[in-house]
Amino acid sequence: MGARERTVVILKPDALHRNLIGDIIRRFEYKGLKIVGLKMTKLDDMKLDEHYAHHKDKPFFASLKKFMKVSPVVIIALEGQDAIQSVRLLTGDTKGSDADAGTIRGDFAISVQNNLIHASDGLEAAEKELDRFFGKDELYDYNRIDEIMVFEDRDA
Ligand code: IDP
Ligand code: MG
Repeated sequence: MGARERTVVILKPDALHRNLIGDIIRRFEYKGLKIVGLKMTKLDDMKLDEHYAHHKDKPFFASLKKFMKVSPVVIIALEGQDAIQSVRLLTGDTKGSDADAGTIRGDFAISVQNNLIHASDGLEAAEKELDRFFGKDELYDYNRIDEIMVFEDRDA
């Protein structure tokens, strides 16, 4: 039994520079997750300080912020049953070299910092990140024709 959730994914600058955006988004589409928001934007210090507040005293904080500002990023809101956990599982461990094969980081990343994507790590984070990165008019409600096949009624 799972709840319908929304979660936030950021395709980091290395994903853009390595031409991996299509491959990464395709994995979420294959999983059955619905894209309910999507944009390209540049992250500024204010957003990054907020987003990575849990790392502000770490030695890598400055480097992480610099990396996240190398180019625009692509930010996606995904919706589905248990979307938060599903996306974290598809994402893999933080450090690319430790991440399981088959995950996005396991298949495409080797670095701990340059690990291609961000994914909300829980319900509270997802709600904060949806607010942080999307205006209300940038998130969409719509029915997809395959939903009847992706979910079984008893899943809900
Ligand atoms: P997560 O992205 O897997 O949730 P977090 O611990 O929330 O991992 O860290 C946020 C981001 O900070 C990571 O995705 C990575 O880009 C960066 N990061 C985390 N730990 C390190 C580190 O030890 N060195 C360099 N960068 C790190
Ligand atoms: Mg995190």
